[in-house]
Amino acid sequence: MAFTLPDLPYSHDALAEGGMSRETLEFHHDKHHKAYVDKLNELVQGTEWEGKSLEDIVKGTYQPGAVAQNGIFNNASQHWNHTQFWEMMTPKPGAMPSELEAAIKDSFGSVEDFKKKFTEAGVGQFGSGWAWLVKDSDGGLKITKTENGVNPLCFGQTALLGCDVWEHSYYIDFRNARPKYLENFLDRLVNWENVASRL
Ligand code: MN3
Repeated sequence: MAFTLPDLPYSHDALAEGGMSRETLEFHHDKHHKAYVDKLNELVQGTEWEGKSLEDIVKGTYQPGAVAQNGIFNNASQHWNHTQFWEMMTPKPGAMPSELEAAIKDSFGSVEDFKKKFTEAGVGQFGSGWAWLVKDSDGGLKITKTENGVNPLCFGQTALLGCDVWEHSYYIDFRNARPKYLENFLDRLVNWENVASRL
């Protein structure tokens, strides 16, 4: 069965108050994410990956250490990444659930220190990529950054939170100010209930 573009879990206007405009979501979801889905469907046709799950394709086509990943991986991983990303945001960010807050304090000292390190990871990713909060295979929480479409699935980690730091994610609303975009994401857009549910 072909992959399909999931609907946003909120309206295109819903995150505007939190700093992510309708225009950004129209480009980012309706055009960029859709292009990954369409390209993935085109590329897997007639290959061993046709009919496989998205997770299996991401893990099976990742090439550790490669300078550039292959097209099937790039489009599959970006489809997976964006599907998670939309769910990790909400128009009504609530308080951080206590279980998540405790795990974050345990690993990073304080919520503020966690936010600072997550922002540094996103700012420090040279070129396109993602910043992540992951649960590692040993159960500990870590902050990582990945290039292009590479994601925690490639390393056997669980993605708790991811932030897209490709320019298409922030240029309309924040121009070149990637640090501001990341701080705004953490302070006004993250769905902490969703993050906690991934623990
Ligand atoms: Mn993107």
